[in-house]
Amino acid sequence: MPSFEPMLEVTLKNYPKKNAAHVSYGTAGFRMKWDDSLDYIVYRVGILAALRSQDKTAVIGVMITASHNPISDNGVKIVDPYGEMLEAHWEKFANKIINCSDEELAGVIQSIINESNINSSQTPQVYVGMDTRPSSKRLSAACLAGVETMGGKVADFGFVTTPQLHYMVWSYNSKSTHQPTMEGYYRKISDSFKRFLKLCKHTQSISAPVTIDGANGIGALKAGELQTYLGDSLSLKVVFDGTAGVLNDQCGADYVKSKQTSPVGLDTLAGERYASVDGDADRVVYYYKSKDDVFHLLDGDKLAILMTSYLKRLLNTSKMSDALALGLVQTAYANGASTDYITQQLDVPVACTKTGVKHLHHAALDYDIGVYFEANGHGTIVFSKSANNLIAEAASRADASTEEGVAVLKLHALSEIINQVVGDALSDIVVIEAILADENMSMEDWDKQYTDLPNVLTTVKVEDRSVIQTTNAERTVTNPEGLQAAIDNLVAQVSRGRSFVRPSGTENIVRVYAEAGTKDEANKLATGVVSLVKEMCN
Ligand code: G16
Repeated sequence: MPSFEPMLEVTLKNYPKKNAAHVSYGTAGFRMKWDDSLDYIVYRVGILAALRSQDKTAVIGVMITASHNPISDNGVKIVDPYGEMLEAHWEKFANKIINCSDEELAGVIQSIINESNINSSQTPQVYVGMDTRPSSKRLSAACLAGVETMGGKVADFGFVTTPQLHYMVWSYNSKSTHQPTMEGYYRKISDSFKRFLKLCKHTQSISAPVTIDGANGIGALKAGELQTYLGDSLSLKVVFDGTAGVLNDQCGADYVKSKQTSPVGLDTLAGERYASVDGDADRVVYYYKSKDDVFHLLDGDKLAILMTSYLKRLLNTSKMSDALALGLVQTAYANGASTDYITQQLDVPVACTKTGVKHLHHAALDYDIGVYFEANGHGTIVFSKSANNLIAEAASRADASTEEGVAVLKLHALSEIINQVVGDALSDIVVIEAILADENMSMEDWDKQYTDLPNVLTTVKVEDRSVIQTTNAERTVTNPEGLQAAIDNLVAQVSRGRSFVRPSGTENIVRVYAEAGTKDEANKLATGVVSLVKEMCN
C-alpha cells in the first residue's frame, strides 16, 4: 500500500466529492460560486501542491482567493517555485485529480507520482495564504488537510495578498537576500523606495497622500502595514478598508475600470491622486478628477506607458540602452492609442498576448526589461537574470555625482521596489509614486502622455460561453461562424473602430470590448456587438 493511503482514508471522509460537474483549472486556477462543494476541490489542490513540491524539490504556494469576483465566490490557485503560475502540464494533473471520484483518488495520486517520477520520501513544503472572504478560512483548513495527507509541512501565512504569497515562495526558493517574511516583503519595497527618493531632485518625500481604495479586502489591510515601513516617505490614505462595506462591491479596481467611474461613496477632490486595488491586491488602476469635475481613469495601459517611458529615459541617461532591450507586452484590451504611442513616439516594441498573466509574463521574458500590463491593471516589470546582474554590478560602481551614475542607481532601486515575480498592486503603486515624484508630474501631466480612444468594456450572459472560440491573441473569433464577419462589418461603420469578444476565463460570461474615434461611436459599436453575441451565441 502506498505510504499516503492510510492518511488519505482518514482525511477523505471529511472532504468527500460533492460536485459531479467537470471543472477546469483556468486562468485563475479553480474559481466558482462558493458552496461547500469547493471544500473537496481545495483539499485535493492541497494534495496536488504537496506532490508538486516533491516533484520540484521546492516550496510550492497555494492561494485561496476569487480576487476581483464577488464575495460569494471563492477559488484556489497554485504558485510554482519561482512565483510563476502553475506549469501547463500540471494544470492537466489538476483537472485529473479534481474530477476523479473518491474511489479513484488514490489511483490518480499514484499515477501522478509515477508519471512525474516523484521521490515520495521527500517531505513536501507548501506555503498557504488567503484573502479576506468569509469562506477563505474554511478552505484554507481544507488545503492544510490535503497537504498533511501527503505528509507535507505547511507554513500558513493567513491573510496575505496574492502577490505577497508569490513573493514568499520566490524568496524562499531563490534564496534571495530579501527574506521570505512579511517584513522582508515590506522592507524590500520601502527601503528601495527611500533610496530612490534620495536620488531625486524634486522631492525628498511625497507630502500629498495617495488615496487607496482597498476594495474592502486584504489590500486595505496590507497597505496599512506597508505604511508603517514607508514612514513619512510616502503617505497612503486607505479607504474602503473593509470596516463597513462589502468586498469588491461598488469599489475596487475591477469596478472602477469597467464602470469608468470612482467607487460609490468616494468623494474625489480635484488635484488629488486615487488608486483602486482588487480583492487580492494583484491589480491597480489610478484616477483623478479634473478641475472641471470630470473623472479620468489611468488604467493598466497608462501605468505601463508611464513605466516604459520612464525606463526608456533612465536607460538612455545611464548609457545602458544598447545593453538592455526594453519591450512592452499588452493584450487585446489595450487601448489602440497606447499601442500607437509606445511604438510610434517611444519606439519601443510591443507584443500582444492572450488574456492571463502567465501569457504576458512569459512574453515579457523575451526582453531584458519587459513591462507587461493588462488594461485592467494587472502587471509588473520583469528584468532578465543578466539584466538584474548587470544593473546591480553597474550600481555598485556608479558615481552618484554624475547624471549617468544617478540614472543607474535609480534603475537599480526601481528594480527592487517592483515585485518582479508577479503583478502587485502595492509595489506598483510605490513605483508609480516614485516616477511621478522624480518627474515632478501631476496626474494631468501623466494623463496627457496620450489620449485614450473612447472605449466600452461590457459583458453578455450566454448559456454556454465556450461556444465562442478565438484566435490571434483573442482578437479574432473563429466560432460561431459568421460572428467575426458581422463584427468587422460594424467596426467598418465607425471611425478608428476596433472590437472583439472573448469568453471570460473566470466568470460564466462573454466580454465585449469596443473602441472608436468618439464616445457615441464606441457606444454604438459596443451595443451592436452585444446584440450580435446575444443573437448568435444563445
Ligand atoms: C484574473 C487573471 C487576469 C485576467 C482576469 C480576468 O485576474 O489573472 O489575467 O485578466 O482574471 O479574466 P477574464 O477576463 O478571463 O475573466 P484576477 O485579478 O481576477 O485574478
